[in-house]
Amino acid sequence: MALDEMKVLREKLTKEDFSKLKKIENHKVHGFIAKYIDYCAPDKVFVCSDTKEELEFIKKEALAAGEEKKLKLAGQTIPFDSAADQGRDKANTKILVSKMVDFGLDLNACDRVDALEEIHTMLKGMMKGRTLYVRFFSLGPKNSEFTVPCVQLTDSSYVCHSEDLLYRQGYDEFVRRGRSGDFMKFVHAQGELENAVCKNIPLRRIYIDLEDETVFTLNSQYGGNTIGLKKLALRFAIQRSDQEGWLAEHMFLMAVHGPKNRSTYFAGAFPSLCGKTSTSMIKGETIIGDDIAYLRNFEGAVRAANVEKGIFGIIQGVNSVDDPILWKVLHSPGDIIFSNILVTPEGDTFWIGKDAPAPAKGVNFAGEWSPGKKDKKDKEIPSSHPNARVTLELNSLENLDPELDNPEGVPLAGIIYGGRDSDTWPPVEESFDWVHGVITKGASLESETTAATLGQEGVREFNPMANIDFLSIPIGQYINNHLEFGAKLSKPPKIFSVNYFLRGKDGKWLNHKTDKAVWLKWMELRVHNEIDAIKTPTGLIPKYDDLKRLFKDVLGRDYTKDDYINQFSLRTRWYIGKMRRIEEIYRMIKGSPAIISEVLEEQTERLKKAQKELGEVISPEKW
Ligand code: SPV
Ligand code: MN
Repeated sequence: MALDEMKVLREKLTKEDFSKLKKIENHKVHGFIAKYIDYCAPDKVFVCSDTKEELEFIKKEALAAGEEKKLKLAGQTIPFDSAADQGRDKANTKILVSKMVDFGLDLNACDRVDALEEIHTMLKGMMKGRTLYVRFFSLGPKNSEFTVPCVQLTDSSYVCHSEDLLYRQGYDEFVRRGRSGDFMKFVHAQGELENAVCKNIPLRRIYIDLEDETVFTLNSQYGGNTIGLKKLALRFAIQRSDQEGWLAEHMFLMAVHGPKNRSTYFAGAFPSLCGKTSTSMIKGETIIGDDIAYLRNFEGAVRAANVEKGIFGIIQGVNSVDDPILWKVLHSPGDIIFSNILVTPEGDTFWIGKDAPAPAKGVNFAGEWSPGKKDKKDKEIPSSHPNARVTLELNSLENLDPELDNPEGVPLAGIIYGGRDSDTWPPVEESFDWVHGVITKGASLESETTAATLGQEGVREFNPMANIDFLSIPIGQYINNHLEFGAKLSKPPKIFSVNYFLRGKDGKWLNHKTDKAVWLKWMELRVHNEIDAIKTPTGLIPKYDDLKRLFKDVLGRDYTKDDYINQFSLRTRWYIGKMRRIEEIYRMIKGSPAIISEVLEEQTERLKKAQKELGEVISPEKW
């Protein structure tokens, strides 16, 4: 029997909340909410229309329910996730499809009908004893071409609180849109809890229904699995962008400031834990976003917008010297969520890489902690989890760019691809053109794995555009969309690669953490054709004299010729090895555009020729 939606809503909602929903004229909204109230059977439902009082109420609920605890500084809180729930669960994140699609590589798809049945069986009565929060948000600036309206249903006040910091509240946008339009939908149920963390981790499910743009997250709390609007919505955005001719990317967005303080906008795609957030927040420049950007063609030029308005950033390694702006915010009162860090008995915060004395004891994701404590496998437990995060609003940062909410986004001048690569890519390199950049940089991105997802660390993985975890369309088609997007531009952005993780023969890092400030300035000048470059078989690299000057100007450091030669020598043997790996991957991917192999092959040939003529490791002074 069809569900009497209005009856469910009238019965379960207070009069006031019912009238909030009635103001939204889109019946699909009512139907979706009623359906999951009926399934999940929460004790209470709270419809949020984004008033200040409501948002404060949700924060209070997070404390009252024990989902978050207060820290010493006013406004700062900490939630913990289960020790087994500290990263994105790739194995249990599945894309639901009706017909088996050949994605080119295994993207963990499964049969939609079976999966929906499984999820709906699990959801039955799953919110008994809880409050279901009904939330409206907008991905991207509101009332703009970038806007994507979303509804989040969750029984977690922590998820609501996080999304309030990370996304633009969207109740008014839904009211404004009236009857029209599709929206993305997210259903999250924590399931049974024990000591305030999820108990049934083996039943963790993150199911992404592409056909109905609905995500179901069950039995998890970690933000990357539960904050629907983040990486889960990215799958739908990729699907929409594929149909509509734009790009949805795992990219930061920032302005690099050139001569006379001009703002030149860059987007950068890096896999998790590879320096994406720290690049976007670098001192001297201004940030728009650190994680997800939508790119659109506005009359032949690319304009980009941050989907979010906050950051859910890795906290490991954040220190007073390299991250002065963030440091100050983290040590001031304010609405900040620290997840899975170490809390001292006084309510102070500590994490791996914090340049402060390590506390003698505290509480972390694994319980009571003191230095040297071991886990069941006799492995030492770090003070904080390597994937511990901090959630805050961008507007608490003094280096926020003024264009964050521009409904038309910002003009994009450059795109940067970076990964964790110990042996091949130079610290910075420009591609010859859009096609060469898309193929040999973005589509060839590899990275050594990190703690941001569950699983082994330090293994080299193929990660095109740093977006592989979030793809919802065949890989070949996704790359082709980039090529087609560029072909329609009158002046495509320049495409660069960076690598902060190159090591020397002795295994030591060849770069300092702060060097990226110089690469950014170099790229900015390249975009404006104000600096020369050296042509190599793989792209364009900086000249020593330019870097020497920039290192002095930007960092006040002397940059030696030796450093330059070590960092920018072409490692032909390793580079050819990389080309072979990537060529092989694309040979296996059904539906890869033929141009990928052609461009890769040409580059391999150039490398082989150089190797033959100039040797295995070629100094930049040889070109
Ligand atoms: C990442 O891992 O790339 C993140 C955090 O930005 S998560 O929400 O887990 O995706
Ligand atoms: Mn990310």
